[in-house]
Amino acid sequence: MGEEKPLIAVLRGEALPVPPVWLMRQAGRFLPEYRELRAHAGSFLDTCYNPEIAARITLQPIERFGFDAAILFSDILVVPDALGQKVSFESGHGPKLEPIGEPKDLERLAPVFDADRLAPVYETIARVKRELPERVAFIGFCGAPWTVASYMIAGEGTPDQAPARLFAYRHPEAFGRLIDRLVDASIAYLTRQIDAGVEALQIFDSWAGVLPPQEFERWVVSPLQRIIAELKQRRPAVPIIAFVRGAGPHLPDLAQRLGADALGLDTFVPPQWAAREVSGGVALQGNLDPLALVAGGEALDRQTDAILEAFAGRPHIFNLGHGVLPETPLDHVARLVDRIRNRG
Ligand code: 1CP
Repeated sequence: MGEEKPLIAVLRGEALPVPPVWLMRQAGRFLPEYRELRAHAGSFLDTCYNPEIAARITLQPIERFGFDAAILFSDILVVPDALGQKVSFESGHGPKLEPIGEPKDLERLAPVFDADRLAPVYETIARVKRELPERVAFIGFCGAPWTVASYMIAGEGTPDQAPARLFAYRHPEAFGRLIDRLVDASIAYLTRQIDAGVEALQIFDSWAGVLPPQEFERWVVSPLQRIIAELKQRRPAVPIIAFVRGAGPHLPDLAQRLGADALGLDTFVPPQWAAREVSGGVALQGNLDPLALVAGGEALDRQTDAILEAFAGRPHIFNLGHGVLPETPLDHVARLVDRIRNRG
């Protein structure tokens, strides 16, 4: 039996002298080898549902940079697709879904999520698993119910998810039913990902930060608690990272109440504050500004060092505060990984 993978050790609560590192959105557009494969692979969703190609894309950033974790190449919007909502991705414009404008539009969705509809994703996982280097951990993921619902309602990306916030104020009961369906779907989907071979999970609540406190409690905290509690019942050995973007002052409370093994920190959380205020029982992941990685040089080194120092001595996974930007120079990423691993 080999040594435990660094990412898994940290998620179990160990503090390592050199933190494991991976980047959100590492399997994607900033890599020339990704753009090359995509150019021949049809639409974005076709790519997500092509196990051979999706597995190769998942492994690309590992081969190039030697990260400590691979994240499944897929998207959070495969769940609405599996629920029968029409989803497409237009290049350069992000996702397009048939919007849900009023409660009766929810009747267009499948009454229950059929996890078998995402069979190609599990096949991708099985393929990656066979090829992954021994010390690299494999992360599966889904979007959190609030974030996925916000795209289902608006039908596209928006600056502040106003359509979903309005829908939830006007039709709280119908919105609650959509959230419940997404809670059930997330549990079923993540369980299948685990059974196919992922070793850790990340749940992306990218739009949590637009909600005022009572809405945050109802649409972010409670659904995440339900998903995590059920997965801990079903598959207790698999650690869970919750990336609740914009959670800010809620983080100490989330550390106590979500049941997650780690919290992802976005770019705007002060590392010193988080290290002090978030209880030591959960690992912290983050939180370099993706733009500092674009800039490189002094700005990148300084911020990297400040993050490493703030989290020294506690369980920490080095990551960005949000996804890697398409214009990120490859040599800046190599420089970052080198600095994390070879400091001092
Ligand atoms: O090639 C292309 O043109 C498509 C670009 C792309 C890629 C590479 C999209 C469309 N999704 C992805 C992959 C993806 N998405 C991964 C793969 C694994 C990885 O490397 O991390 C993951 C984890 C996601 C998750 C995701 N999709 C989130 C949560 C994380 C985040 O960035 O906040 C969200 C919000 C989405 C929706 C989505 N999918 C794609 C785009 C451009 C967007 C954002 C839409 C918007 O709000 O503008």
